[in-house]
Amino acid sequence: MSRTISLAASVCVLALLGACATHEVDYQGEGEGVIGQGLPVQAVLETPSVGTAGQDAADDPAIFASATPVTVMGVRTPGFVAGTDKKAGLYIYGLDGKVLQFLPEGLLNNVDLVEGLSVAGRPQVLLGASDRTPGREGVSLYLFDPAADDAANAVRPWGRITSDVVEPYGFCFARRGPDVHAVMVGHEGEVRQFVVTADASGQPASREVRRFEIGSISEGCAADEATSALYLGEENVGVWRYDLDPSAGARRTLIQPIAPGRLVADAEGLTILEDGSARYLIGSSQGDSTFPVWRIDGAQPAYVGRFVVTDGAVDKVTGTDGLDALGGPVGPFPQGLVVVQDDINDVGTQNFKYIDWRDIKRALGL
Ligand SMILES: [Ca+2]
Ligand SMILES: [Ca+2]
Ligand SMILES: [Ca+2]
Repeated sequence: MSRTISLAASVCVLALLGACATHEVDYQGEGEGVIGQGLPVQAVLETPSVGTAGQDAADDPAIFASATPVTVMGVRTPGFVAGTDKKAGLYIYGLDGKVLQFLPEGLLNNVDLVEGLSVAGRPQVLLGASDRTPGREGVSLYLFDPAADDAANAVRPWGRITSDVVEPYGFCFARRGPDVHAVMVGHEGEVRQFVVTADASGQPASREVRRFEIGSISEGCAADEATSALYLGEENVGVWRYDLDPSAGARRTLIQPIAPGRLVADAEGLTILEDGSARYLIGSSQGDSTFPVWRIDGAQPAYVGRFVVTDGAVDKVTGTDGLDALGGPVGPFPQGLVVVQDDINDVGTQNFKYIDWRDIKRALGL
């Protein structure tokens, strides 16, 4: 398993990690999956390969954590990771990476979740996934009851949001005060923003509150309620910031154009991590397998560095599509967890890698 590491990186390996925070690594793996410049971290564990073999299948994760353990299919767990196999459906993984549940729901592409929606008087975790299954194009919705502890408790289908978009692609939830917003991004950059509610009988209801066009193929989506920002990735253009307020229409700012050493096409997944008073936007620079990070709690997003996921206890990460991050205690991850899709798993088909947020903070000197 030969690889080349630059002199700077070799010095870094010999020194204490903390002293290396300003030295980027020019890391190259063998064959496919060359990684560009970034500060090195390693994943601590990985999920099994997704069930669809030989295809681009694993796509996008979403993380849930609970202060008190929840029950999924009879297993008590401090949280879970939902991950799509875009050719087959939705996996629910434990925070140890093991499969807890699989929902054979078809062509689900991006997944996200939001807490606190009350359905029939019970607070639920709401999951949503962009659905490209012919005949049900839109957003498929799922519920999880965090307070139920019977052995059959699990993520369960709830209904769907239908739309006129031919190929639903990106997806994220957003909170705006008491309201839950769902933002769907079509393959050609068509954005549809909905407010999702539960009606008196406990069934889902949605109404479209905004629509606009990004301009070309787009996918990544992440919302920051505190700054009323909606970040959207246009794959060959860069990362846009829109206002989360539907009345803002299509007004936008390009916070990061495609640029060598920063963001290399395709610009893929976007996610936000809250760490105390700081909030970070993390992107996937798929073209050079790096992860740029911006601090976004100020007036303008401020770029703070890039990391790469190199070989360690599990294999390196390349070509990431979707990713998700959650700050604060996430089971065995005391300050937060970042989960990324890996395009080339060393053994088997594509999967998801788990990274301890503390390792990223240390690498970036945050
Ligand atoms: Ca996601
Ligand atoms: Ca890999
Ligand atoms: Ca592996």
